[in-house]
Amino acid sequence: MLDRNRRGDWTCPAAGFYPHQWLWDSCFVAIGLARVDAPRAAGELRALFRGQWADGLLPHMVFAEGVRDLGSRRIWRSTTYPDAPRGVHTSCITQPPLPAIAAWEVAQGLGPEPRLAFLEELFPKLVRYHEWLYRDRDLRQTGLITLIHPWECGLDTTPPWMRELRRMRTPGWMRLVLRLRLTRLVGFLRRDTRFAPKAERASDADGLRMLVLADRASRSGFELRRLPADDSVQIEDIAFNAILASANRALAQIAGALGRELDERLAACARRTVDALEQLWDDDAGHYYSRNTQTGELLRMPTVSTYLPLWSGIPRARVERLLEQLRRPNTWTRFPVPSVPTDGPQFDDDRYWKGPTWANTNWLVVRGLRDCGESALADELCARTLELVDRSGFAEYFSPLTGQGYGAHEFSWTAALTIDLLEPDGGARDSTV
Ligand code: 2M8
Repeated sequence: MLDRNRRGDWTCPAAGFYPHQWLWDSCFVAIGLARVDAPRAAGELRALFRGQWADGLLPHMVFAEGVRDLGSRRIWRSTTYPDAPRGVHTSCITQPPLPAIAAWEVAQGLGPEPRLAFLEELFPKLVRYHEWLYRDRDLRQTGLITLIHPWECGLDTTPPWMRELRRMRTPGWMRLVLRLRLTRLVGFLRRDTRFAPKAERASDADGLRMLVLADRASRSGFELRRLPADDSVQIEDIAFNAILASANRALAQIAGALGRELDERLAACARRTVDALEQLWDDDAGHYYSRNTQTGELLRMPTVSTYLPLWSGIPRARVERLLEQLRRPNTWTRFPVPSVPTDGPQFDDDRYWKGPTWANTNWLVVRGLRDCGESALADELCARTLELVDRSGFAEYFSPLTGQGYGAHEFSWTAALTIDLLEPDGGARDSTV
């Protein structure tokens, strides 16, 4: 299946449905491929970096040549920016910072010589990406990165982000479209509903708001420092920042393998991130939440993101509280971990990021559990994830209640992470990362 989704050096998430290269998809694909074909996995990451901008930004999408799809390339028009690469079209925002993690994983699969050459090649690019994050997206130097669009967090329609988007000023034309239910018009603009039933996808309202937000951000060149305070959405996303904390550790390991040290400024930023995760902790609820950067308000809606700091080196007391939450029946379902707890008002077992269980977030939780020494629970989650795939194939996402597969049905990261989870140390080649 991964061969069918292969497009030269890189792998698309799902043929037709998602025809381009996505940042975190390619990282998950590389992590799985590293177990069986490390040179190909290395190529997957190299291909991702062909989209890197001169200022260090690693965009969340690199567009495939010759694929006709209405709209998406036009939202970005990357080639109008001096820092964007020539000869390839990209988006102008990023996605969860998994590349350093994936590079370290891929390196483990390569022989000693190609390993060092690969790490030498990627290290400066990874450093530039992390530096960009701290320079352009942590303007107050808090250690927490601010995202400017839900597409950056990867859990696109996750309830806390959608609630913030609903607070935005809505243009008149959009109110009209929604009031008159001009869904045929919206359907024409959408690509996903050609491949999966509407009930499994983002609602038209959420989809339109995301487009409006992208259009508004484009007027400020997608630069956080230029965004108008009252017409933007700025969030310190917990999933993104938790992954960044693990990625910073992977980056330090890569530096160590090359006999180098991280630049002291970057090392200081990395230390701040781990400490700053504490500010996103709500002790009453026992959850980590994302935070509105402008108002400082925690977005108190539990999602699977709350478990990602398990892999970020958080204090043991926090781990204990998270384990309590994880074992509750609204979360430890027949097929955990649902993207939204099953008793939440937003829960919908087949709709995209509003309830289904996803292989990539499960993989991240498995990694976190192993890092915390919780191997029994990690094994259990690993086994249930594999059971999902066994029953329903390499679906994009699954019902946490019945295990039925939804969305795309030949989805690359589900297949790739299955390869990793099938290994005896399932989901943790090197639990020290
Ligand atoms: C979904 O997001 C893209 C936009 O980036 C989309 O809806 O078209 C998300 O699930 C995201 O996490 C994922 O990387 C992407 C491709 O699989 O699809």
